[in-house]
Amino acid sequence: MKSVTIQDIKLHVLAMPLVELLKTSFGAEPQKSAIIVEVLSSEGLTGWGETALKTKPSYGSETILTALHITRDFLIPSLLGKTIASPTEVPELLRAVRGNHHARAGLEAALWDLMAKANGMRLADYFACHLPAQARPRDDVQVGVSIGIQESLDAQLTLIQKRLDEGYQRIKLKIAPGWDLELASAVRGRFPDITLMLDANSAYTLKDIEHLKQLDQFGLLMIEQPLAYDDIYEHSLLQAQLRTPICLDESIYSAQDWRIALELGAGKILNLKPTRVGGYSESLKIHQLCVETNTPLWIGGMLETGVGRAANLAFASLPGVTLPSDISATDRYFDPDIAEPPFVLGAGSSLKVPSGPGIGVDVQRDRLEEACARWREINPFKPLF
Ligand code: OSB
Ligand code: MG
Repeated sequence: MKSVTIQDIKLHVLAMPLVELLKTSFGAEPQKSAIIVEVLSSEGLTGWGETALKTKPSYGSETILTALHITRDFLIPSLLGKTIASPTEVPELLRAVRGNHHARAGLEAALWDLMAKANGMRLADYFACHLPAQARPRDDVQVGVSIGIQESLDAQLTLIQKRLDEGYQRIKLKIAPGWDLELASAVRGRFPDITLMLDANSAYTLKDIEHLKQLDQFGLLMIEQPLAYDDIYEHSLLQAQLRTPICLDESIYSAQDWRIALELGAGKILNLKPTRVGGYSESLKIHQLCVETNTPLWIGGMLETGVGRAANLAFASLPGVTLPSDISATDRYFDPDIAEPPFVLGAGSSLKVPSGPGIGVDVQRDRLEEACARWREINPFKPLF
């Protein structure tokens, strides 16, 4: 395997209009935001990664601006001039910085793309080289679609029908107190046989156990993150009372967290967002843990641009990812995206893993610059003091 020397790292902060907003129990942001990381090697190669974040600390504690500060002032200086033989060396190089997982993940992702390219490989194959048992990635990845809270049940049912017509075979709906049982009942009434799951984004507490137990009647694939964003223990008390499998999202930040959650019985399924756990190195450890414990795993999303989507799709092609992932087709999110070609939904609710080297999509510089100008327009510079 070839090594690379990190010569320069550039950050592009963007804002993009979304084709469809995603309203969750914590609200909706009107624009998609992200930091696109561009790493240049001394060998003349370029790698791209995405720091997928919101402008508000609503999903997790980081924001675009905290990630910019941490990346520019602490992470980049630890990497410049370093020669690495694998991106799995990055967490150790960044060890002096605690937390800030999304920020590290964006940087590490750019190095995964760069090093896959340096070795002339698709990112999916390069990931597979880091698995103990030379596992083969799949060429197509099963995906579903995540639909936000709508104005009315009618609007929700219409939107589900639209997604089913497009070919999505797994529907995830966002719920919140007051938008749950009636919703599930209406959806099941209209679509008795679809593969359906709900995502609460931490909207409930243990006081709601009796209420949540009523969801068991709807034959859900899973319920995602019903309780607090920083809780593991109380989820184990809820899971003991619930037939519906709990899937953890917000509260799992590492392989260690997931090991604890499994030991406690806090959940049966994991939504792995590589960005939330600090990158693909930690994601590979979690993938391994899921394979060893026979735990269902899927890859979640943060409304990524083509850059983050392509890398997540490559990861989702690994054999330990056993359930449909939240990686929908490009037209669900952007028109146009900053990368080409777009991802198009194929037969059996699947997306094709790109065949080119690295992430296998090309960043369109003009669109990237336009999206960065939009960020500056919406978020004028405000001195901190
Ligand atoms: O909870 O899974 C979530 C998007 C942003 C933040 C949190 C979540 C989501 C999604 C969208 O559900 C998944 C996607 O990228 O399509
Ligand atoms: Mg979620």
